Amino acid sequence: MSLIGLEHEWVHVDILNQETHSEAFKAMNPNAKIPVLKVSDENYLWESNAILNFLAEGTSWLPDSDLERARVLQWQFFEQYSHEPYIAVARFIRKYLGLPDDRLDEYRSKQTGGHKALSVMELQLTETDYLCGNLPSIADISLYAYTHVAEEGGFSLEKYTAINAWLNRIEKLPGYIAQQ
Ligand SMILES: N[C@@H](CCC(=O)N[C@@H](CS)C(=O)NCC(=O)O)C(=O)O
Repeated sequence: MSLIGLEHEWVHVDILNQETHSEAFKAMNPNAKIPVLKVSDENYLWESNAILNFLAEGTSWLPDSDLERARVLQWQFFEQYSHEPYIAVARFIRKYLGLPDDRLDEYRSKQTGGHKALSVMELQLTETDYLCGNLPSIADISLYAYTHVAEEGGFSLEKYTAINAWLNRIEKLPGYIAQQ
């Protein structure tokens, strides 16, 4: 939202404290997960990529042509199925749960899939500055999210030269704000 200059209020929800499971929260998202966008008193939108598509409509972050829009979705579906389930989950187990013994096998099982996802991104980013070409799109936002903190999930980014250059490029965009 800051990248497109959209005023908003950020409301922190503590998932470790089960705040997503309150009745008030579930009235906004019955799936009991963040993020949720309050569009109006009657309208709440959940699922990060749906929120991004809604917010980016009419901006340069979501291209006009059918093929380019489908290309954005291609990367967003990839994020949900091939990236997040490995990198975000490994990070959660390590950073937030402190790598408990009973989740160690699960944590380790995430490494191969996470590196496969990073390799797919690396391949694209050696060809183009951003995932959908030479302009940034919401596909980059979707994948920046957990890629820039992948090391917290035990995924070294050292060998991914093109990913590192892409992360730097995104962090230099006007309106970018670092994680708080
Ligand atoms: N597919 C969803 C995933 C949302 C998600 O998994 N959110 C996590 C935090 S990143 C959450 O709210 N977890 C709390 C819980 O499941 O209790 C999206 O992209 O928005």
